[in-house]
Amino acid sequence: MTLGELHDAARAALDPVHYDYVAGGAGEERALAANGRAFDRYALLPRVLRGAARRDTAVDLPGARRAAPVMVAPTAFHRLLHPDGERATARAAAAEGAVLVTGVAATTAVPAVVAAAREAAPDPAVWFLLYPHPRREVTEALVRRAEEAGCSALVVTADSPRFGRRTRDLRNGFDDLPPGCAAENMRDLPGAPPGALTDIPMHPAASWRDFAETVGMTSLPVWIKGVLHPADARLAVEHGAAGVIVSNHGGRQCDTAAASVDCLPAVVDAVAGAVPVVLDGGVRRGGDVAVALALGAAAVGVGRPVLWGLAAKGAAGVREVLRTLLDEYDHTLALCGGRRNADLSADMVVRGDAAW
Ligand code: HOC
Repeated sequence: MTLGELHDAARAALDPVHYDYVAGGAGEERALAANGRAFDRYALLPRVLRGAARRDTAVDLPGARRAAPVMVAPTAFHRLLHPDGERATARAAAAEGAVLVTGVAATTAVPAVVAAAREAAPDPAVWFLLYPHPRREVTEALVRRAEEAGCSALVVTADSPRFGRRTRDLRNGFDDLPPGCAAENMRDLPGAPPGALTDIPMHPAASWRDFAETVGMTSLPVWIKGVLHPADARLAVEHGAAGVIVSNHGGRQCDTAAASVDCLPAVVDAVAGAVPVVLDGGVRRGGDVAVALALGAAAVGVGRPVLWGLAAKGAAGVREVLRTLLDEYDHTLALCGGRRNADLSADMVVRGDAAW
């Protein structure tokens, strides 16, 4: 199935309220729409006759060795989509050599997620996503849970001082997770009831000091996610980030945020090679992966398409999504005369008002 067909199958299978939670964005969904439209304005200038018979697309990142250039971006509550939930996503990601970012919003506890990934590959890369929390001891407990489970990196979400104002969820009255579905990694932590979305504490006063404090809690690499402004990318490096994820949270937080890919070149310039940059938002084709890597991303994250694959077919659907994107990317790399990701460069990308 194509990614579009998997999306249709997921929509047909899901409770419409849960479908809306995943598909929707903040406000009038301008940032959500911008992510998809932005990629339509980029096109490649393939190089020719460079000898691209054998290709190696693996990437080395802090927390992942020889990983696929497409990772499973952090997304919430996989058991809303399929009874196998994060276990299925983990098995599929590991089987494809892709990083899986699980975390505080997972409906499966992190030890079980890592165990499922290890069923599919001996040394999978499972990362753990944190939101800044007003209580240091909660962050510390989550960091220990991730470390003890065998996660190889942490990711701190920086773009959510408040939960996004999601019009579809407000209209649908979606707040409580259904019975049997809870933020399992938050269980038993002080002040963190795992059941209702609006009860999940955000930390509106979070600052760079909180980020640096989290970096200081662990020897794992700590990525930062949700950076769009180049000045924040520089601050992230100064405060110990091991990598920067350029993301507008799938258009689910600030409705007027710029499209992630439009922010990528300035962030890549700002970090000046000090740390790797990953792009998430709007990647739907292998050609989008190629554009992002040519603009300086080390890898890309994919969110909603993975969830549509999960809802449609469980682990098999997630593998289908990853396989499709990785095959399309490999194909595009060959057609651009590339043998490795670094053979794609910014001079091979043109940006116009309407490339297509
Ligand atoms: C502690 C916060 O990022 C979304 C998710 C929500 C995560 C909630 C957990 O819906 O965009």
